[in-house]
Amino acid sequence: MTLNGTFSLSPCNKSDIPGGISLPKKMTMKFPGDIHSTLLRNKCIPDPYYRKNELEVQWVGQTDWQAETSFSVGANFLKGRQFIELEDADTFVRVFINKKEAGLCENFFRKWRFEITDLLQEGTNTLRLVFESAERHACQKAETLSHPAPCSVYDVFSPHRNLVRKTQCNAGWDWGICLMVCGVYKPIKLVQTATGFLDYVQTTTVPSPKGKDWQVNIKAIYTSLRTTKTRFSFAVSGGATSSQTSVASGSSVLSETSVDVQLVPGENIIETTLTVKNPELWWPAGCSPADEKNLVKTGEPLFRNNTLYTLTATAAGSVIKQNLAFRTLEAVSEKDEHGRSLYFKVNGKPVYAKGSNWIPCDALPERQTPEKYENLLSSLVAANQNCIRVWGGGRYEKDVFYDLCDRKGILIWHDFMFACSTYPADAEFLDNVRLEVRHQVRRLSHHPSIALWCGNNENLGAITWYEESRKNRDLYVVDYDRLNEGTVGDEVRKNDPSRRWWSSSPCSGDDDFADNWHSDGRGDMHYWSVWHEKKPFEAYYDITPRFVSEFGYQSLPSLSETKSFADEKTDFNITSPVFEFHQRSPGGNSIIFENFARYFRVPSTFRDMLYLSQAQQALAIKTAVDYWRSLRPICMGAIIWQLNDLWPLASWSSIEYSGKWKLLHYASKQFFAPIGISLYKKDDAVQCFVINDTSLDVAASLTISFIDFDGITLRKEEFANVKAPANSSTRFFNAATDSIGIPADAFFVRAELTYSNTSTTETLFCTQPKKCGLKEPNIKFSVRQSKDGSYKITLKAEKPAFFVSLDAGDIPGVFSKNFLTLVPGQAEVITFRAAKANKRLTEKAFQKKLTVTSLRDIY
Ligand code: BMA
Repeated sequence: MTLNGTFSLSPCNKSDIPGGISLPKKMTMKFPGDIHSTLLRNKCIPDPYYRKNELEVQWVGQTDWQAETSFSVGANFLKGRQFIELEDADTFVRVFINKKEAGLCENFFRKWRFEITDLLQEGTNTLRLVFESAERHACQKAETLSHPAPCSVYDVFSPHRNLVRKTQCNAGWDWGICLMVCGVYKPIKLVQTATGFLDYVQTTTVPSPKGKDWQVNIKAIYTSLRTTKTRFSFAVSGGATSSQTSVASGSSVLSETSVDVQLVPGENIIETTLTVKNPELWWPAGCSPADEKNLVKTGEPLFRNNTLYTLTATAAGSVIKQNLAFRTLEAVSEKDEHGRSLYFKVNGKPVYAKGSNWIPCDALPERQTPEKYENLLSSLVAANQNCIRVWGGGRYEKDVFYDLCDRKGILIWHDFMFACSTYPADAEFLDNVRLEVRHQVRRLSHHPSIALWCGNNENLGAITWYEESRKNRDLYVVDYDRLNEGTVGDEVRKNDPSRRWWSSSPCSGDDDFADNWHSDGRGDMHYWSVWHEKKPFEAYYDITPRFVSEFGYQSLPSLSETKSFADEKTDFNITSPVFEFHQRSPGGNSIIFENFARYFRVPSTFRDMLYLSQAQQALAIKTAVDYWRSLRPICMGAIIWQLNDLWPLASWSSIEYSGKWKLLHYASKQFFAPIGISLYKKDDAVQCFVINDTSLDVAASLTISFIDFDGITLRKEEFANVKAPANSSTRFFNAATDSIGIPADAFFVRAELTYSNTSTTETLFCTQPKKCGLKEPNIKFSVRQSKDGSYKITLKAEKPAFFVSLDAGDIPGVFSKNFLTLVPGQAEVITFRAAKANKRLTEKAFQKKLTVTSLRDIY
């Protein structure tokens, strides 16, 4: 039975409540739920995301809270043995049944099961949960350490976050609010059983050497309470491609088997296999043969969902239903003439990983809703991305996340939850982590979308960040290795030998401790020279990486986003205290401004600064990706830091906290397109490549025009028979800038690739835009509402218009295209789809909200 009734909530010690805060006598909450959201609902705390309210709510995480409820059980339920189970228990949760302690949860990432057979009674019972302040536990732990464990801290932070097993970024980050949340975010269960628990079912799928059949290797893990003979049954069904995110019911059984097992008390491993005839294969987004064929034929990506099967396992009344899919997936890393490669290969196809880093999708757990996951992950795929990195400072995600990645074909680079820090290596800590990793690997390994397990985020480098660890490196290297290889790696190798274990991000490969922030030839790289080292965008050309798992450039939030956290009358200035409070990267706004001055004419209004910062961010990341994609197959991965925000602020994200796409996310749709152009100026030469990530050869034509700022074409190069082989990057044009014979500030380059009646274009400035004599474009646009409720916007410009941005204000929705160049004589028709149907949003109302801005407009 699930205990999701109403609980009464109160602080354990009234003295923890700061003066001036009054709590209602009776306050109730529900589980799953978190205490900050409950206090907000009860108006006991202000909105922590607004202005500087974050500082007003730190006391909540420093307070112990208690939640109590009563529930009733009948005599039947008291047969056999009874247990209480908690998952997503955040973090130190002491459990009392009828005033007696049943157990203490002390790791957010573990599953907890406490026996309560002797505590329960027929009729009414009480459950009391005490949430002990994780911050206090961390400080107490710090007192016990044999040597300090330094970790990264940010403007607003909770100390010693690395000493407790909790979402690390709850303690604040360089894009994250500090909210030491607590609660239980999954249903609390009471379980009655006489036999035991079917805890996990792990599967791997292997193609049979001959023919189209596949073998499913099944490993069930059953915790038995006694010696008994039990039948285990396994069945594969389905092959539904519906939009349902998870297990389809009622579909036909394709294969099944059962085994009778003599169980012994404790953990039992049951292994068996099944064969499935000619199943549909699982593919990363856009990579299936049908998708690629359609794309090459029509130019339109299909983004079809993958076919998922269902594996149903039953034993002694316990049932597990979970996704099953058929694919081979390797994370290949081999020594080669360039160093050491790193790339994903799916069903034998080398896949260029195009994606983003994922952080928890909201700082308030109750707002981490299935809709938010769906919006963010479908936005990722819609921007032609096929990969996501679950970053080590967040959490092992909710089931809905993995189900969506399975369905949408999003490859997951999965860190373990350790980031930017040293960590203790005492027995108590390591034992706690060992059970955490074992649980998470067994819980998740059946998901086809998980491509690689990675030990941590930047902890190898972190040993060089702190005085203590620099002064005593050996000690901290031993700690690092005991945790990372000795515990995490050990559990991964034991529980999921089918997947590559990558010891840290970034790293150059096994037993190689190079500084992969700067060395590029081996493994994965975090390239931060353009942001954290303030180098110009051209510094992206200084490296020849193999796989960039992190790189990023910030933008300021859009106007509608800024209105959600700042007061228009007092805070609408880049250096206002509130606006600076919503910037957590040291000197972040200055770095943005520095490049304003480096590349552009500096805008004078707050609104124009917001626009230019988003255009600049898109340009920065585009500069990197266009070049690294042209380096295929040497470079086979570009994972942008970061996809999303968990509260509203200036950050590296491509999607704002509200879900609004920034210009960067629209640009991603273009620069990550499976068939596209990479046009850039490097080493004083204009170079143009045709990129083809599909497994089909593409026949196309390419035109490269040199156009002045009145829109007059000064020179044109035509390539009628462009052959872009499958999975390739091919250069078709390479001309020294000074051989073009036109001053760099007097023209721009426009490349157009045409294939299958569709075309794509790219634009390039050959010097800083600020030096170019841009003309007033006088953009005109009209809006028509279509029958399906979408809005068709037709744009025309009299002169070339650059970095054209369409903004619908606070209307949630997506444009079919944005961040584009308009040239005279070529109208652009763009569709806007509102996220929600809204009768009051008439054509006129939408036109009123719509703004169109281009670079020249902010002069
Ligand atoms: C890397 C990430 C994050 C951080 C980002 C931006 O270090 O791993 O920790 O937020 O850079 O600074």
